[in-house]
Amino acid sequence: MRLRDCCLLLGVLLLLTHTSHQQNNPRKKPNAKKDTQASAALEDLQKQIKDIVVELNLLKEQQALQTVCLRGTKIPGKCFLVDSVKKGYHTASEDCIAKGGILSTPLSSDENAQLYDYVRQSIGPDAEIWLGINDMQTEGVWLDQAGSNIRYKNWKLPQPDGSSAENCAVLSGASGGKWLDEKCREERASVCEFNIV
Ligand SMILES: [Ca+2]
Repeated sequence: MRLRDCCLLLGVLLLLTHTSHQQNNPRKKPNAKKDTQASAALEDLQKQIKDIVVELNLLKEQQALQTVCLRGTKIPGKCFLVDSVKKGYHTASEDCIAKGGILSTPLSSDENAQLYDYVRQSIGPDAEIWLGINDMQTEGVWLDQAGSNIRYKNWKLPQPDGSSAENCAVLSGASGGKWLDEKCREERASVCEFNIV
């Protein structure tokens, strides 16, 4: 259902509910059976309105995602949107979450290559961006933003080599899209990723 159609239907249903409500309060008291029927109809309408509001919110979300994808770039299953302002890892991560996404986390060499291409085109060939990957909790155990062990890795060996001083991962343009570990308080650009259906 299109957003406009959805709003129109919502308006009609609100009108119907209002009319139905008026019919429920006539001067002459209706009999109990009619009253029950009207009440059931009203409940049904209220349920429909509730469903439409849920659908409307989903559509709004989809529209916001489309905007993100149009401004950024789309790959299968996700969209990337660059933020070229350099900031610390935590701020960059919080900013992505505030937009409804997370710091970009490539799950395959294909995704990594597409992210690297996007970074090169949007910021520059030598840019570094934070990835949604860190080993803050346990040294050497690299986790994604959901706290799961990462399965795909693309370290520029012998990195990660910063031990407990460097717990945040960046994708390095100068290293051809390979990853380095860096101090989380360093300031880097970032790319947020948004899951799409
Ligand atoms: Ca570390």
